[in-house]
Amino acid sequence: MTFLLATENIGKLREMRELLAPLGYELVLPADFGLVLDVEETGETFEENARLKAKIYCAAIGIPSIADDSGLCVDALGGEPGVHSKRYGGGGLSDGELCELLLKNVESTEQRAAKFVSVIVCAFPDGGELVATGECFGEIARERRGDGGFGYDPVFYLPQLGKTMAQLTPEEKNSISHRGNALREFAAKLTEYTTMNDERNLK
Ligand code: ITT
Repeated sequence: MTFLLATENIGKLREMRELLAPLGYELVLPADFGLVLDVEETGETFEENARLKAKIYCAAIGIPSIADDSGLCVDALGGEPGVHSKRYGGGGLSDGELCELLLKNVESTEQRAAKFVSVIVCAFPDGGELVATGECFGEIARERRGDGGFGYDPVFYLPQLGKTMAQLTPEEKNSISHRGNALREFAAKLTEYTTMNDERNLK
């Protein structure tokens, strides 16, 4: 079976590939079809937005399409930026600027708890779907540290490791991250789904 990785975010793409490639399915990208879709993320939840992206790509290309919607939820900011993580500050900010804006917005509080959330939706051409969710808990650091990963990784501090997410190797990040957790749940559901389909086709 071939799956489309329905994302325009290079960082996400790398992580999705690393975790899904070992499953042995063929993975293709929107660019392989010359497709650039600017999906308007109008949903109020990660799941709604992931479903929106997966369905639009699936309809455009006609093969099962896997989308991730994700973000950083900060307790002191009432869960923001959440589904607005990419567009925090009005949109158009670089990853470095997004990190600085976040640090500024929590500089006066000692409440540093935060979590990353990822929801993966795979939309199938027959209208079926699989949904998986992953979280990763940590704290907002006092300053940016590390240059791995992407997005808010330099300001997401993991007290149990004494490092920010951006100071981890790609393998270390995948082993504990929200996206890693969601993709592991997704992989288990996909195996079950494809086994059930194979059995149905044999009958
Ligand atoms: P696609 O919709 O094309 O997949 P996007 O970057 O627009 O790419 P989202 O709308 O899901 O994706 O925005 C998620 C944002 O949340 C992302 O741009 C980062 O700023 C942040 N984010 C998500 N996962 C992250 C991670 O693993 N590390 C750091 N920041 C992350």
